[in-house]
Amino acid sequence: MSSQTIFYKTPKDLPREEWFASGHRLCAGCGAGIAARLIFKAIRGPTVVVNPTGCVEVSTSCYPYTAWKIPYVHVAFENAAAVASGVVEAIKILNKKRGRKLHDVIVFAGDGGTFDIGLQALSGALERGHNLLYICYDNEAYMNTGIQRSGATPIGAATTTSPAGKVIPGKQERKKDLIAIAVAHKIPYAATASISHPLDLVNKVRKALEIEGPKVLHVLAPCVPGWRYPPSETVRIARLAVETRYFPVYEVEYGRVKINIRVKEPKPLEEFLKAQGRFSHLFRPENAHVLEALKKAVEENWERLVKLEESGIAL
Ligand SMILES: Cc1ncc(C[n+]2csc(CCOP(=O)(O)OP(=O)(O)O)c2C)c(N)n1
Ligand code: SF4
Ligand SMILES: [Mg+2]
Repeated sequence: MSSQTIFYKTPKDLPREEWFASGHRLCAGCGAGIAARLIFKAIRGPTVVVNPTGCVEVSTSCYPYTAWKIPYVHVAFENAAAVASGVVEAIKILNKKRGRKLHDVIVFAGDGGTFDIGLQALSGALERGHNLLYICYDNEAYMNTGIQRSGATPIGAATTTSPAGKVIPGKQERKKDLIAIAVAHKIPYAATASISHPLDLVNKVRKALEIEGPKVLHVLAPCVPGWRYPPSETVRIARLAVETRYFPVYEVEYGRVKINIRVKEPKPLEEFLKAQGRFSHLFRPENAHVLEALKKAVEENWERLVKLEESGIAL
C-alpha cells in the first residue's frame, strides 16, 4: 500500500466509535464478527450496509434487536449486489435533490453468498459499474446452515457435504479465485485482507471507499465450529494462514497486482492445517496425496502472484 493511502498508522489512530455493537449472537471467537467490527470502524461518513443471509445476518439482526448502528438492509442470499446497486442509485438521486455528496454503500456477505449463490448479482453490479464496496467475509463454507462446502472451501477440508472418510478425503475441488473473477470485470480496486492484520484491513476498506466505482474486498474470517479449533485461536489461525502463504494478502489496483504482506520465509503449511480439526485426516498416510495437492495449490498461487507483480502487467 503506498504511503498516501495509509489512513491509520497505528491501532491508536482507529476511530473509537463502534458501528458494529457488542451483544450480538455470533459464536465466541467468530472471525466474521472481528471482521465486521474492524471494517465498520473504517467508514468515512453516512453508510448503508447490505447483508445477505448467513451467520452474520442471523446473529446480528434478530428483531427487535440489532447490532448495527448504521442503516442496515437484510437481503436474500442471492441478490446482495443487486440490492446494493439499487441503494447506490437511489442515494445518488436523493443526494442530487438535497445537494448532498457523501453516502457509501457496503455489502457484507459470506463466501456462500459471494462465491456461489450471489455471484451472478455481483458480476452484474461490477459490470454496470456502481459505486459500491463489496466485502466478502470468507469462512470457507456455508456455516450458518451447518458447515456445507462452498466454492471457497479449499481442497481437503472436511465439511458436512464433503466429509472425510472412506469414500472421499474431504473436499476434492480447488477453491475459486474470487479476486481473479472480480478483476476480470476491469474494476478499479480489488484486494484480500485478513483479520490477523487489522491495520492492513481497515486501511484497505478506507482506501476502497475513496475510489469511485465498484470495489471488492476478500477477507479471511476463521470459524470456530466450522474449522474446529478453540475460540481463543481465531486470530492466531488467521495469521498462520498469511504466514504460510495459504492466504496471500495483496491488492489489485487498475489491474496491477501488489503483494502487501511479503512472506519471504513461509512457515510450513502444516502449522496452519494442524491447528484445525477440518484438516486432521490429511495427516493420515492414505491422504498424503491430498496434503500434497493442497500444498501445490498454495505454492502455485503465491508464485503466480509474485510473477504478476514483477511483470507489472495490468490484468
Ligand atoms: C436461496 C437460498 N438458499 C439457501 C438458503 C439457506 N441458507 C441461509 S444462510 C446459508 C449459509 C450462508 O453461507 P455463507 O454465505 O458462507 O455465510 P456464513 O453462514 O458462512 O456466514 C444458507 C445455505 C437461503 N437462505 N437462501
Ligand atoms: S458458526 Fe462460525 S461464522 Fe457462524 S457465528 Fe459461529 S464462528 Fe461465526
Ligand atoms: Mg461462509
